Order: sequence, then C-alpha cells, then structure tokens
Amino acid sequence: MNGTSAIRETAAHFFGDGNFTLEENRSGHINSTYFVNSEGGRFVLQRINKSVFTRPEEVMANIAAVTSHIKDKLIEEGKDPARGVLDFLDSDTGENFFVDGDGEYWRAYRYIDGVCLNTCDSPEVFSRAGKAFGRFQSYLSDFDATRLFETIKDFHNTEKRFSDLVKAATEDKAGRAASVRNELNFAITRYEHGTCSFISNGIASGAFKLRVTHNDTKLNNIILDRESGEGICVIDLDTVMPGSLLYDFGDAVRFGASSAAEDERELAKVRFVPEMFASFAEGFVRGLSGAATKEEISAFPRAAATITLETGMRFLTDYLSGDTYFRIGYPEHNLDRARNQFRLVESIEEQSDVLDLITKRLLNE
Ligand code: GN1
Ligand code: MG
Repeated sequence: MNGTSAIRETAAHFFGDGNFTLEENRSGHINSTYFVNSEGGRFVLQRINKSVFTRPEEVMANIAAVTSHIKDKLIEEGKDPARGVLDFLDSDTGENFFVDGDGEYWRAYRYIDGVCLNTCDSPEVFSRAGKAFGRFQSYLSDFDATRLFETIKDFHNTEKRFSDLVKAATEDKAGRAASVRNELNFAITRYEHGTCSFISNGIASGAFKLRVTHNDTKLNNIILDRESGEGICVIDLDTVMPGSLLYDFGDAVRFGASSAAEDERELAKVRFVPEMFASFAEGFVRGLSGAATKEEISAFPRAAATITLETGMRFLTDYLSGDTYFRIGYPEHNLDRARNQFRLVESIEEQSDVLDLITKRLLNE
C-alpha cells in the first residue's frame, strides 16, 4: 500500500473523511513522513519502518509514557505543552497508532511550527540546541527507566557495531568489500585504540551513569523557534531508551559541529569545528542543570570520536549489506556518508588537545 489513495485511506483513520491534503517529507533516513493539512490544523503522519523497529507497539508505548511525563513537567514549569512536547493522536481504534491492511504501523502528531536545521554555523543556535537536549534529559531524570522497552537492542553499543561491520565485510553480500579496504582498516585501527569500547567501559565501571537518553540527537531532531532560535521541542522519540548522556552529546556534535553535511562528498570541506563543540557543550551542561558529572564532561571529546566512528561504521555496514537500513538517494550514498564520518573522526583526533582544553574550561566555570 504505497499509493497516495492508500495513504489517504490510512490518514482518514486519524483525521476522518473530511478535507485534507498530504505532502511527503523525505528528510529522515528511516520512517516515511507526510504532512497533513486539515481543517483541524497541520499534522505529521508517519509510517514506522518495521524492519528497523520490529515491535512498533513498544515504540509507541515508550513514546506515550515519555511524552506524558514531559508534558507534566512543562505544565509544572508554566510552559505550553502544545509547543514543548509532541502530541500523538489516537486513531479510530483508540490506540496511538493504526495498523493498515498490509500490517504497516502508522502514527500521527500535531505539527509544531518552527525550523529544523540540517546544518548550522551559528554557535549561539547550536548552544540553544544543546540546552534543549540537556533539558530533555533532565525532564526524564526522574523517569523510571525500567518502564521503557529497548526499541533497538545495542543501539549505541559501539563494539557491537564494529563486530557487525566485520561480519558484513566477511559475508560481503553486495560484493563490495574489496572496494572498501581502506575504510575497513580505518575502523579496525580505531577499534584497536579503544575508541569503540570507550563509552561502554565507562558505563560498566560506573564512571558514566545510566540515564534515560534520546539517542538520536541530530540537530534536525529539534524544532527551533523561528524568531528567537530557542529550542522548542525535541522530536523523533523512537529511540528514547536507557543510555549514557555521552551518546546524546556525541551524536549531536558529530552532526552539528561538522563544517559540512553528513553526506558531503568533498572531504576537504569536512572538519570538526571546536567552537561549535564548545557551544553545544556549554548549552548541554546548562540544560542538564548540574546533572553532568566531571567524568562525563571530561569525556566529551572522546565520546564525540566514538559516536562519529560508530555512525560511520553503521553507514559502511549498510553499504556492505546492500543498503537495507538507511534510505539512500544514489548507489554510493552510504559509502560517501561513511567516508565523511571517518574524515570527521580524524578531525576530532587531530584537535583533541583543543577539545580537552574546552572541557577543562567548562569544568572550571
Ligand atoms: C537515523 O531517523 P533519523 O534520520 O533521524 C538513525 C540514527 C543515525 C542517523 C544518521 C533509528 O536517524 O541513528 O544517527 O540516521 N536512526 C535510527 O543520519 O537508526
Ligand atoms: Mg530518527
């Protein structure tokens, strides 16, 4: 069921048979997203990618629990929940999702006006994004993590991501392994230097606390106010699970502190920008209202390298497996993304002294 009329039929389970228009939005890598304009306002309709999220009911149960918790916090603070947290609609079945005749899961939420950025060169804006992601975690700091389903097992287990890459190269399903020897060696060298185990070792030793984290903190997963640039609402809650705040920090800076888009092919344009790292770190720590520990803050630079490496390895794994996970725009897209992320890892490594100095300054403030 992919045609527009089938999607309209699905949409009617949320919006009734009245007048509405549908527009496709192709920015995410995983779910399929449409905007719905109806008499009742603008909404977002999404089909959940079932090969990525194998138990969509659990994703939606997590989302219901987390959004209602945040909503209560916003009300306590005198803020407007209609702008600060996603509001999912019930379908005519009474659940916050609808299953179509093909067994596909759909959901809808009220559109929140604002901007989502794919790149950012303003340290002020990035600092505000940091504050909003920090605040998101702080709202969930008293949320009982055992209530959450693990929607994707080992999502930020970087060592597992490395072994998945090695497995994909060995299986070589798409016959591409021989052409990516340099990229594979890049990942192996970092693995040997402990980049993959850095965060998981810290969690195991107790140095890094287990918290409820967002786990997909790309800059475009936050809605910013059109005028003030303040972070209004954190979106894409599919991967909210127990984790380390370093996952959220690392993922946010690998995306937003890069001088180029995630799939820029001209690698000379790809550089990790310390000023942007500093701004995000400052905003994030502020948003966390004192919850980040000294160990965690000192780990920011290495966490940035770990999560950037992890994302690059995921793109490369998908390239080797025949592009089954991330949506691609052209055949070599995942390879270009992987090369881009690996270049960014190098840039982080080259600037580790500067990045360490920034975190030291942050700790002394
Ligand atoms: C995916 O859904 P989207 O596009 O925000 C992915 C993230 C990756 C990101 C890379 C569930 O995020 O983990 O970091 O692509 N989400 C999932 O751009 O795998
Ligand atoms: Mg996502």
